[in-house]
Amino acid sequence: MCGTCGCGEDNHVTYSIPGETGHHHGGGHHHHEHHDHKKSVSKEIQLEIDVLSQNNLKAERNRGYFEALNIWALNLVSSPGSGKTSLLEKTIKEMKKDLDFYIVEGDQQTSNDADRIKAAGAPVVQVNTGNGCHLDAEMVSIATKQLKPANGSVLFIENVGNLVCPSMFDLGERNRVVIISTTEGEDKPIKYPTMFQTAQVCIINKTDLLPYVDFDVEKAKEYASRVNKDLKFIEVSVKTGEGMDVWYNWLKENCK
Ligand SMILES: Nc1nc2c(ncn2[C@@H]2O[C@H](COP(=O)(O)OP(=O)(O)O)[C@@H](O)[C@H]2O)c(=O)[nH]1
Ligand SMILES: [Mg+2]
Repeated sequence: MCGTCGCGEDNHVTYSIPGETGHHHGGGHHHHEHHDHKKSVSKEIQLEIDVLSQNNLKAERNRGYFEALNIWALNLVSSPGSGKTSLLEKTIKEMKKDLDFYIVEGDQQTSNDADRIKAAGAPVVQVNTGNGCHLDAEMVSIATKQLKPANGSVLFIENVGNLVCPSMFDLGERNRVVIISTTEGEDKPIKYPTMFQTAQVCIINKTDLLPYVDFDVEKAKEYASRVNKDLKFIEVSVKTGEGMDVWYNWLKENCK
């Protein structure tokens, strides 16, 4: 469970591959602490530290596995609906001739996103987190074992749409990419700073909607730079394709 917001009580995580029947339950030792509503604040803090330090250990194991197989793992984080799956679909279609993509899809329910990714032409495992609001390193480890990414491939992990908890859970990724869309308001980076502090790249999506929404791109960048001065910005419209070449060039330059 997430020691920060209390999600995941009596949780039931499932793993599925589109087109294959039956759910996998991942070996059954996903960790659940007993939730006591009367516990003291200090116990809550201790639980949070325990959950996060256990996750960090598993994340380091994932990182070692990815490094050994020369797999580039990227963790895509954002609020729901900013365009993570759309970005992946287009990237797979337009870049699969250059890069070997594998995808882990995280959502609370449904395999809708995995179906979209499969149709776009990449191997995918869907993780349904139940009432969990983020992926953790163990889920990624179990999903990756099912996915079996090839040596030298690119592993995209689409996290559960949420700007808070995913920022605290290292999955063993090499890069974290945060996506913000022009319908969300430019102050998100200062309202949810951890997500922007822990990412290396910030994609600003849905630039095609800029004429219709009150979103100041320069202000959004300024806010995000305030919390992370090294953050790289890529402005795109996944819908029209504008700016996608910058994203593809970044992928090509950093995949080695
Ligand atoms: N106008 C516009 N809509 C987009 C763009 N990218 C994604 N969308 C739409 O935004 C919605 C959510 O996209 P999705 O990829 O499912 O977001 P996710 O929840 O972050 O995976 C869908 O209706 C997409 O068609 C874009 O660049 N422009
Ligand atoms: Mg999605």
